[in-house]
Amino acid sequence: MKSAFPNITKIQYAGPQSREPLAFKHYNADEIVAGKTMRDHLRFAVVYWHTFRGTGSDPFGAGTMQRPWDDGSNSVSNAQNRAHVAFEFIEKLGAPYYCWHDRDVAPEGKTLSETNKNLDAVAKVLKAEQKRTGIKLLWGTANLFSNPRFVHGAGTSSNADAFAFAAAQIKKALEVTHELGGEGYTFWGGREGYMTLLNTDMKRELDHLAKLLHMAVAYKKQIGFKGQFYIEPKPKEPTKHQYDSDAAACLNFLREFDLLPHFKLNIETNHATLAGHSMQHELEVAGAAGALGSIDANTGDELLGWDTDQFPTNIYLTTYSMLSILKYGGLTTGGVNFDAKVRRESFEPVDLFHAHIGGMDAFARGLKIAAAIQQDGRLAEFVKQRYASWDSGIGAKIEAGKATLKDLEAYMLKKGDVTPNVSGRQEFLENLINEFI
Ligand code: XUL
Ligand code: CO
Repeated sequence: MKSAFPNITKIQYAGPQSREPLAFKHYNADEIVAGKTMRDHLRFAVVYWHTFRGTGSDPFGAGTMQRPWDDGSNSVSNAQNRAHVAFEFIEKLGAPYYCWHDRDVAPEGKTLSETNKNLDAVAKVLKAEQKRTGIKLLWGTANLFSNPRFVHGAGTSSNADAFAFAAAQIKKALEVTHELGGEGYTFWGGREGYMTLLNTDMKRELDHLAKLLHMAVAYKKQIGFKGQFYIEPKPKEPTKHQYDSDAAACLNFLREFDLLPHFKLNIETNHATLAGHSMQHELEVAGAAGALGSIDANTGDELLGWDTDQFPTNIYLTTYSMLSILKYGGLTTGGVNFDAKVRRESFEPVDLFHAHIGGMDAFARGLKIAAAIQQDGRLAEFVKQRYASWDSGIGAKIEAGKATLKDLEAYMLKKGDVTPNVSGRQEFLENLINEFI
């Protein structure tokens, strides 16, 4: 096989003082931070869709990406060749995982059976490359949004045939994920939402979506797939309203339909922004419910209101993300998956390396800073002290469920008023964070 990146050798850790663009300044895979290697904390994954299928097209213009290895055809052999290129890239980068949608890796055929055969033919190459390199599949997923048959959605389509097609696609994608030893499987609700409520039976659509996910849970069991299922929240785009709008909405949906034991959340930064939340907010909502599974690590542009899927380079963002992730015990089945694309103007292959190196370094710094803040202990201690009134006396009684309204009235009648609160000290805490940045 001809090398796709002949001038690039394996990316090495060179340390913070290095000025070499194709080297890590902070991500040192074997370095131990808070008891684990950086590799095991961060579990970086490269996405197939943006990195190997992204063309750079936008609503105003055609693709710009220079991808000399790609013959531009929709053939299986081009897809197989692309798989070799993908693994050359991931291996040189030193990321331990990758993720795909079924349609990123292999082309659709004229019939479902031909499409399934195409996927098998490319999966064979993926499997061989995984074996050759040791790179693993973090999660697979099915693209249930690009094809016009999903114009009204997939699991929530008004057309039962579209639902059936989606089910067939999920079945196959689960089988291939299982065959490739995938550690998880993600459901992002593509077009599961509405453009107008005038034509929408919301109750029926949500019920159908839950049925589809229950079928997936049953099939997972049937084939012995042990990977973790994830739901990925996103509030809008492509629809006006997506049912999986944010972490809280996803958790509520999963609880309402008895799906929560089978799912965790895959939280994406840019989706949090679109929902009007911070990434840390979404991680805390998921973490508090015991459902923090994995992250799609990207960022939006604060001045643009859409899903720009940029690589994360903001150290505050990665620090706050890692603070929450460490707090909830770290990523176990999931990872830091770069659902991010290079800008349309960054069209050379080398830009893919700059982008991923930058994202990995930003998260490595976030991890080191968050671990230092944790080790320092002042932040956690402040929060603990802030709630000290709950550790004994009336607070402990309320928490234990042993207080009634009557008890509390009697308590307050005797005491007279609230003991003055102490300051929230936000500015002090912001300064404390800055000591470590
Ligand atoms: C779309 C998005 C998807 C999911 C996987 O905004 O984030 O790429 O991550 O379907
Ligand atoms: Co995503």
